[in-house]
Amino acid sequence: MNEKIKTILGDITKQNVDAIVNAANTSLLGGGGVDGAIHRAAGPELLAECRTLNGCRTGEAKITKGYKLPAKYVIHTPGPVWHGGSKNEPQLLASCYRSCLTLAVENGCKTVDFPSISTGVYHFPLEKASVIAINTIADFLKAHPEIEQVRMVCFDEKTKVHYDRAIAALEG
Ligand code: AR6
Repeated sequence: MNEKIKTILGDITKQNVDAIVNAANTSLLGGGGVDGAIHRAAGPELLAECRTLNGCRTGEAKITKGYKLPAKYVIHTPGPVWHGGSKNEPQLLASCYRSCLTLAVENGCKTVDFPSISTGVYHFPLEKASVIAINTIADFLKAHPEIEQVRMVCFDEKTKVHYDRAIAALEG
């Protein structure tokens, strides 16, 4: 099961997979970080579709087409802002990963790439976020063998080290 979960170092906007995930905000109308990069690469039609969605709650997800991206779909999820850990942040982060994968299955996606949700501007500690992400993905895949591959697309080496460690802990 766990051979389906991988990490790569790279830019998620360049990945040719069924769906990429966007670490969005609740407006779904764009922002900085990976959200800005996805909107720039997809083109203005993505924002036009996002405007029809009426936003999204933290921990939930909504799907759009990928437009100019190589990926067929974008799954947008607002991660939790880190407030110290007592505001349900771990449960909300796990819910992001589950919600995205549920939408992926519903839309026939077999390959899904995630960015490191909430660990940028939202300041979720990477060590905690990586363990939550990998454990949640692994649990989901046990119940959904139709998903063939899930990758964490890490934008820097430090992020990749943490997700690799969380995957190794699963297997050990
Ligand atoms: N490909 C892959 N990962 C990337 C890319 C990229 N092209 N660009 C950045 N990252 P962040 P958050 C990494 O801040 O913490 C936005 O303004 C980045 O290095 O993008 O969930 C939204 O609109 C980090 O590891 O997302 C929200 O307001 C990870 O993506 C807010 O930021 C997430 O960093 C969401 O904050």
